[in-house]
Amino acid sequence: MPTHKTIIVSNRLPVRIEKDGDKLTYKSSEGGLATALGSIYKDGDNIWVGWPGAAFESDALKAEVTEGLKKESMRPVFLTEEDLEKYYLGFSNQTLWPAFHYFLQYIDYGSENWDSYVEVNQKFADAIAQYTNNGDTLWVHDYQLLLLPAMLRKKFPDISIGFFQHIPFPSYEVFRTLPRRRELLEGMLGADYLGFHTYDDMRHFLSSAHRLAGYPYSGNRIILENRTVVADPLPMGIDYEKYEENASHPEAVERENRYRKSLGSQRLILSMDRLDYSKGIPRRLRAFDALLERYPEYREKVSLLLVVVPSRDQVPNYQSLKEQVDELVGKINSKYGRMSWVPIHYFYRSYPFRALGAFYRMCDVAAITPVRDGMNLVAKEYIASRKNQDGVLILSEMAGAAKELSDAILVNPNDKNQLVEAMHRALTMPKEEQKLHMSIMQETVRKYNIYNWVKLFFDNLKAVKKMQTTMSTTPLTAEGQNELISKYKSAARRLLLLDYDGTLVNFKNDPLACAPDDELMDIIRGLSTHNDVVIISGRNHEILDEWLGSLSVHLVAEHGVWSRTAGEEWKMNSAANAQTWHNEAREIMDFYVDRTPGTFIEKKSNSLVWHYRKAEKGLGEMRKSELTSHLKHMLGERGFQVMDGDHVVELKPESVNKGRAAEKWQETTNADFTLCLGDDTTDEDMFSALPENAFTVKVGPGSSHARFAVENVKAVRKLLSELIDV
Ligand code: GDG
Repeated sequence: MPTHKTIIVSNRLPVRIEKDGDKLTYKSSEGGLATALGSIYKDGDNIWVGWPGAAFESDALKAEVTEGLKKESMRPVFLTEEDLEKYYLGFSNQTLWPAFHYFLQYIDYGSENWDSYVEVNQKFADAIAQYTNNGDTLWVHDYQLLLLPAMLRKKFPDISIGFFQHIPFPSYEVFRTLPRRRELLEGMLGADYLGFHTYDDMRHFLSSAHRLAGYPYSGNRIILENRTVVADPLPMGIDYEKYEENASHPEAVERENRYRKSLGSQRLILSMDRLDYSKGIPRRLRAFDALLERYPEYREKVSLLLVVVPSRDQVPNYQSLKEQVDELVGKINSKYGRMSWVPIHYFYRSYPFRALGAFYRMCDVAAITPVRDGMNLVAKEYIASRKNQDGVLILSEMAGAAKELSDAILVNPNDKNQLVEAMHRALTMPKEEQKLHMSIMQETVRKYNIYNWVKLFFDNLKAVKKMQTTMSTTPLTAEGQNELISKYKSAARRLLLLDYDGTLVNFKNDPLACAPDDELMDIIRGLSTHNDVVIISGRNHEILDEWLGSLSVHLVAEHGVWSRTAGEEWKMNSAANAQTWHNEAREIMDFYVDRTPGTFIEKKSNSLVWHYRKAEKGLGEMRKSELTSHLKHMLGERGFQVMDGDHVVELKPESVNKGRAAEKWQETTNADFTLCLGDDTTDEDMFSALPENAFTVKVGPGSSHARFAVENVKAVRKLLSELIDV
């Protein structure tokens, strides 16, 4: 039997393949993710699947690379030059990247790269399928692979799939501008668990899934037809100790000494990012210029250490950004520079890991002011590297990291004046105050480290899978139906609990147009001769009486407020004495009706219902949450139940619901065979309340507490007709 494995998937494998003469060498990446997942993908049969970092053309070379990577627990997905141009530089980095970072002016809305994006995601899916067995766990990373979860779901319907988005998820208003928005969402929703850096990213995703793909959600659960998916904020951390140690490593110290010799003794502000317009480098430079202008005392005393790591330099926007940065640096250096002092030490290259330790040690201030950033790990690395607890972090509010690091000097990167004053404040902050803030931030970064993040991700994915199984139903197959019929035959007393709308009859626009047809009347009549049949509905008792009163069946109306034993009078449930609470509740609901166009209140004899189907999408949901918590707060302790139905919020005394009613009929009849059919959330109360051996059947798609599911009203009628024949 194969053991279950974990497969990590990302666009790029965490490896650098270099040519050493004729031989290829494989150097592991030191990136945070690779380090944290090292203990996972290198364990047992686990693997990491991704692009190996260069376009290997010949089959011989591909075979060699595949063999070499195998020893590193990696499996390659080979991409052609064309794939890289269209899928990677094209759709990923000229459509998704600017859109997700709110750079609308840079979004390429053209369709020419879309096919390639689909094809490459499919290449990944096909490659992964070769290594995957049912029972494995897949973890897909980032925006280059948004379609992959659904492609994998198609191949492996029951497998555990997690997804993590490393960049922001934009507001619905921005996301909806993308022509392929629906496909992208459906792709992501192939996963069971989706992680984002911040609560806002998660919220934006939920709102897009709801508004653009029509999926309802409750809390952070998205209800798909046959699965429930969870979206969650899970901010990524760093390997704290690794950075802490790196900063005091002898090589980092030696590098600091060496750099200092050429830089001189001025104080340093660190600026370190990949070359990217989202990182706000030109704004930062302009602010530094203004700092030297406004506070001349910093001239010759303070320099900016500007490290820009080359990135995506084939994309035109990145090329012009590079020119802009070059120009600004030249301008500032020529404006203030002296023989003995260079205002900006500018390096356009990447450095070895030990050099980062030296940079983090050397700089009194780190100015991390992206215009938009998913998280920003440099901010956390700087904190972990400050062993003496001095140093000041200036951090953009627009970086995900700002949500955790409120002890930094937080700035709006678009406010130049604020940036200048932040730099001034950082340079003049007393050591004691630096320590105070730094120690608090260190505690946070140490605690929520990357190992913790990885563990939580897998734990959460597992919990979602478990939740899905408790909410999953199996279709009522021929085999299940045979079992049902044989139990039905041998039972001494049989109870049939049947919901009405959506179960025995289809929904119609006019609720009064759902009167029972002849076929249904025959079925109910046929069943009621040998069984206790209870029609249990949310409708008022007058209409049930009119439609079904002539039959020899028990009736339950308004979810249990009214009931009628066959052949007797209607009775009101004694727990449901209405009038005393109506006025109070009505006042609260009126308040929400006044503020939410399209909503109204329906008064039933023992419940009040607020309808919001016609309210603006999103606004209705928001008011629903407000109203629900308002009602719970005001009336919850007095034994009322606030029920969240399909575009309705219903308030009623707690002791009244279909579950209680079903329980009561189960007790009264003491039946040894129970069949319960229902289609919506109020029927879930019945499914949960009945004994385990009851045949609970959900009608239509969606997760449920019922044991079985049938497709629709037609299937219900067929099943019931067969029972009559028995
Ligand atoms: C994406 C999201 C999110 C930098 N220069 C050198 C070097 N680095 C390392 C840093 C840091 C990493 O690169 C950069 O990470 P960031 O988080 O700052 O930014 P992105 O590359 O844009 O990453 C971002 C991240 O994913 C994780 O989810 O935080 O928001 O955009 O670790 O130390 N490393 C070496 N030499 C350098 O010159 N060796």
